[in-house]
Amino acid sequence: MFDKGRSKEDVFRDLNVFHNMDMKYSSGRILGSMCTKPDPVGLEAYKMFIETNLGDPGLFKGTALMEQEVINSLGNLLHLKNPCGHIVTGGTEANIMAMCVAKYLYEEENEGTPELILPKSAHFSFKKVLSMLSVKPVYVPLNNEYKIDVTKLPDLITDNTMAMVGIAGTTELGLVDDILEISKIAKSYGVYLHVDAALGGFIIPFLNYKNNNQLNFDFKCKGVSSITIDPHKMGLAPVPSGGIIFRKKKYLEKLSIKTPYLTKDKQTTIVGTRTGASTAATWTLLNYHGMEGYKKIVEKVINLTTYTYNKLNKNKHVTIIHKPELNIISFKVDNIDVDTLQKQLQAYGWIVSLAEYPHVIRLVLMPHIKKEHIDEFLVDLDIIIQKNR
Ligand code: 0PR
Repeated sequence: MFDKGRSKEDVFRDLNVFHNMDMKYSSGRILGSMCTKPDPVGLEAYKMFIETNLGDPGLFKGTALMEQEVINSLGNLLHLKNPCGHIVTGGTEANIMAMCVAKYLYEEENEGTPELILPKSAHFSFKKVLSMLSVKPVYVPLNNEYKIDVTKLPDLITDNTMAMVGIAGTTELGLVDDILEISKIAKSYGVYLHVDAALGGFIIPFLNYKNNNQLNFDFKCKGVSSITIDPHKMGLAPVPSGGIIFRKKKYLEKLSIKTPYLTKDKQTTIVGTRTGASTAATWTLLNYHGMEGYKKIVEKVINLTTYTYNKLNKNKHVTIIHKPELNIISFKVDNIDVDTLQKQLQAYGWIVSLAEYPHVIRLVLMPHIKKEHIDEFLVDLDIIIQKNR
């Protein structure tokens, strides 16, 4: 920092330099991100509520009311009548909150080291959970579809089981675990089940809407205790907008901390000061798009995913790992090692990410990706394949 401030023009000249170094979603080149260009309508709402702080909700009564309405809407979207929860910074915080609740519930009746049953496909936020909460992981194997092998679950449950995690939209392959069957097991053994639908939460309900083919993943499954659902992924809200929904009020109450000198006497979030702008953006987008609007948004990305899948599938040098269930496609190319392919694609300006298990290229088709981007990508991929032959 300088002793004297600089002129605004001067500062903004530098800001522009930084800004120009950033990639933009609108370039269509970001093929490995679960975030996307925020919907301008949500952004308008975000800016309007930029000074709000839900850490002191008595000062921002309207915003606090909006958060309740958003939680109700998300709960209803997930087939829960009286939901409670919060709009948080993202899937990581949502998962940590759910696991805190599960641990506190466990500790009410148990003393041993708590165990968390989870698949290797779980997002790395659960690794943070393991270390922050001193929880022992118990990994449930995946079946040959890269989903939780449900038959293996019962044998893993012990007196020390604190919770189980199922995923509706895995980070790497975008696959949905058999939540209905997992939920039956959770219910019959009395185990807390958390579903990480950070990605799928804003996709599956809209695929299910007015569709006879229902994919079960939410509170309809009676053993599900909490769900992560992120507006800043397929909900198109600006970052940071995550969501955590609990089946019972008593679950959220486990996080309650007294806040004697604030306008409300308790908090049930991990963070204290937190923006209400994310809540305002999410409220706005839910109202503005409605079920039908989101269905159209989701159908567009799913159609583009299918288009890309069909094209890649026709390429005899490409091996697709799993038929996409949501908007993620993972593949590898014969004779090109995955890391090399990632670098070569990057040299053509394409930012793709890698999955760890299995080690493959992963494309996330978010709404900022258009058909023309995919067509250009496929041309470049072909050039790379030919060059490596
Ligand atoms: N749960 C699942 C299933 C996720 O895929 C993610 C993030 C999280 C939880 C954690 O969410 P937050 O990052 O909101 O805390 N999945 C993406 C990933 O790690 C996040 C991401 C987003 C990565 C944008 C890159 C990027 O450009 O791959």
